Amino acid sequence: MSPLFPALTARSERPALRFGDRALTHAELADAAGFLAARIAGERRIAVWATPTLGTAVGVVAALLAGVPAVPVNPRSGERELAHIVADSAPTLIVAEPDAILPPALAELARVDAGIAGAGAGAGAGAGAGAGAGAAGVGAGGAATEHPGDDAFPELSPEAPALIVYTSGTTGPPKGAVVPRRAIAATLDALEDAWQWTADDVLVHALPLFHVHGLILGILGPLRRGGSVRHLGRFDTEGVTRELSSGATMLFGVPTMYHRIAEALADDAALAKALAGARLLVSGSAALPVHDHERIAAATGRRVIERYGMTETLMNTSVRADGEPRAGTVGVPLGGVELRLVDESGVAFEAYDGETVGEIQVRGPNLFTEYLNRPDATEAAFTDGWFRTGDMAIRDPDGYVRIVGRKATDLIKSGGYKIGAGEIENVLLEHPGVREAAVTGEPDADLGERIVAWIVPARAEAPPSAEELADHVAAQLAAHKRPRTVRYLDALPRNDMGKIMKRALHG
Ligand code: MCA
Ligand code: AMP
Repeated sequence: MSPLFPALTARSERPALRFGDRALTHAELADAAGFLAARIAGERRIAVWATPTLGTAVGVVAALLAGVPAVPVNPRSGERELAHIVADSAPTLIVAEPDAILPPALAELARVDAGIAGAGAGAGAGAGAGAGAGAAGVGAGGAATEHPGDDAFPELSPEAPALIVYTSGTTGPPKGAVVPRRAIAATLDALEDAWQWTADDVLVHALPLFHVHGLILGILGPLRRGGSVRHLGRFDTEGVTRELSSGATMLFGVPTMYHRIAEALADDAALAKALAGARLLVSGSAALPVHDHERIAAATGRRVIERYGMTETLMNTSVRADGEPRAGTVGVPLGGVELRLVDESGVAFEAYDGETVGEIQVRGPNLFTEYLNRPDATEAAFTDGWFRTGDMAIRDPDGYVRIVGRKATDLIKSGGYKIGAGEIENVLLEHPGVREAAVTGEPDADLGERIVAWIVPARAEAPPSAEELADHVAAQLAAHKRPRTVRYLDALPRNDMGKIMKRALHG
């Protein structure tokens, strides 16, 4: 397969990555990642402690150069989630920033530093790109030696696993989606076409680097194009204003970020001006409410476009840069992606009538290979080679796809994160103060959906506090999976079979 990152091979002196005051050109990244790649070559599988920092990007690129599958790990993972990911993916070492404090679950693993000693402020800063801080010595213990480039490693099969990305299901622990090199190349090249994405684009975002959106689209996307990305570390509208006012051309975000932008626009003229000057504003990971679309359009004259993807499929559809932006839709299938709607009995239908609802199924080079160690789940996810997304949609007469819901009520999308109700219920039930627990998602203007825990306390006179339960879930699973609201009941509503009737639970 041709190299994933031609600009690294070509040793381009243009800016590639910038995180705060640390930056690398493509040539410097080729050196830094090449050096780290030589250190990890031959490993079976590695974990990357995915802080929103330069080292994470270098670590992942190094793994891709060396052909070693990488598992990006949420550095805010709680104990149980981390233990599951480590046991399931069995990495042989972990790449982390030198100053990262790793939890006990990772103490057994060999650790390789992703510190970029030479990363200077010069490279990504626009002007003077070529005058970066010179060869980047990776803090993997080695002095600067010959830095192998992209071409120093064996030719890799397009089907070789590149990344294993953990994603929640309705019940049970997260599953590791095995994403091959072919899928990364296919999705990024389809987006090149849909978005007219070039080496001149400068992307700004603040997405986490342990999911597809922030890592594959947000870091690997600009690198494949030979362009650059400036990561904000954490989201705020000041960072968006600053970067879009100083050369950045594109913004990627989840709806929660665009909602916060829409809120801020009312009295932030600088933000409005910065957004007005952007080439492309892209939202994804969940639906952006039409109200936020309209507020942003009214204040900036620019329309946010949506694309629709999934960890298992990477990107499926998008509103095209040269197409008509239409709020409430996710556009049309990307190049190479086959998309169909099927009715309840599994039969595909062709109605482009803007009203017949069906499940979205997709097929194409953008798809994952399998769930790691889960042949049962992999088999259940496909029907005749088509992947069942679980998303319900209609198609406008001209083919635009509108997502109207999802099949599983036990999957919650909060802040753009997919969260399984069952996983949270299991952890809540282990709290000594909890007798019964049910988890639902409720509409939330900021997060899209908010996690609500319905609790029957073990002792009605002394129920555990909402904060205690949130801390418990954050410590075991992840901070974004914590309940934002806790409601106390004497008993959960159950049907004759004893099954909890979640539809009867609403505030
Ligand atoms: C709060 N925190 C806690 C607790 N409460 N930590 C431990 N215990 C607690 N009880 C911490 C948090 O870790 C965080 O730390 C801070 O407090 C605030 O957390 P939170 O309130 O959860 O943040 P938020 O304001 O709600 O975050 C909104 C967000 C975030 C920034 C929009 O939801 C986000 O980054 N979403 C992106 C999700 C995403 O990328 N999804 C892509 C997957 P600190 O402040 O230090 O951070 S979907 C995908 O990839 C597919 C392919 C697709 O289509 O894109
Ligand atoms: P994840 O499993 O975390 O990769 O999330 C994938 C899911 O996010 C999809 O199955 C959709 O339900 C949802 N999603 C992603 N992009 C959009 C979008 N633009 N509009 C609505 N839902 C979306």
